[in-house]
Amino acid sequence: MTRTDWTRDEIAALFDLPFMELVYQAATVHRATFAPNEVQLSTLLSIKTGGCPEDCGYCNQSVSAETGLKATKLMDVRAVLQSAAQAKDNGSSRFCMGAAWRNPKDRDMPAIVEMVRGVRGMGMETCMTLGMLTEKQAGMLADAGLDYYNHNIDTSPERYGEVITTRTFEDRLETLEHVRDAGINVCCGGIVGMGETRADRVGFIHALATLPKHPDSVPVNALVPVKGTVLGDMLHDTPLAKIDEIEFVRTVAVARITMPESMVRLSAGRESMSDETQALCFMAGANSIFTGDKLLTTGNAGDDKDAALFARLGVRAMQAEVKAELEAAE
Ligand code: SAM
Ligand code: DTB
Ligand code: SF4
Repeated sequence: MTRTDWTRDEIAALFDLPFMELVYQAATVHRATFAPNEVQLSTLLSIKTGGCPEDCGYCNQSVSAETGLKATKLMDVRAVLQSAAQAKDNGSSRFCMGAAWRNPKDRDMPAIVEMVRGVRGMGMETCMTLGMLTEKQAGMLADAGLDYYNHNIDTSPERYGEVITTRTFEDRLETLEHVRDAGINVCCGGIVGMGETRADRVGFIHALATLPKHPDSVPVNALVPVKGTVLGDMLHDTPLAKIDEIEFVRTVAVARITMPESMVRLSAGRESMSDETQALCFMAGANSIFTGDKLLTTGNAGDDKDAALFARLGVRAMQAEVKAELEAAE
């Protein structure tokens, strides 16, 4: 049974370890559950871009951001399935569909359900991130066969209100409960490099590692600073606020140690990360990435660069069945 009773002091003590000791401990925990040279590949698609009524300070899809991003309507199901087929051809095992919504409207649900059924029918794992869900909507997604729902807590509970004012940390927890209760795997993580303190990073990992059940997957994003967003502008104006890459690796390592059976995803921000930093993240227990040259709206490393990185490191793409076998063995 994994621990969900971590204290903030214990987590702070992990962050304080000498770097080599921390990475060694994380790598040891990683190897106890996972093949150390396998990384799972997920591909993102923005199925509804921009015009979001929420005011998340990091996001270029918010109506409050002045980024000139063009808002679109929900994509049609056929185009989504075409894009999933391409991702599958490129070796991805999970297709993650994201919408810039505060929450889905009931009238959107039939198309969403069709997308889940269609992508599943192609033999890929499905993930959606659509904002807040009611109990009923979570049930509809579960019935459609949705494998994962991504809903991030993003930062520490005490910092949350400085980053987002249009919803609360508790709202986030409530949707996570609906998703869990519906039997959908939870994907929940956040962003580092938003000018937060070490104590906020401790609080962020603590909140994840003390959920009633650890998220099945934990995306750790490095802020992609987009001009015209509150936090992107802050980073352009005060570059010193940019997170130290060693501190980023520490955050990955502490996530791995405290949530030993979760997939830890090295998520946004890889485009501007060196091969060496990414290698340290894999050493520290990250075992999943987003593939392709685009995340939702911003750039990603791209398949050629990733293939070269994997070859350099001797890393293989994890097959969907491998993860399924690991789950069955638990
Ligand atoms: N609207 C939905 C929501 O917020 O739950 C789903 C889409 S939203 C873009 C998904 C996640 O992407 C956010 O919770 C945040 O962690 C991450 N994200 C958004 N913009 C980012 C950025 N500029 N840099 C890093 N991560 C970002
Ligand atoms: C997550 O934690 N990271 C992904 C996914 N969940 C949906 C999104 C990152 C988005 C980065 C900004 C963009 O490309 O729009
Ligand atoms: Fe909207 Fe999600 Fe962006 Fe927040 S992170 S503004 S909820 S799309």
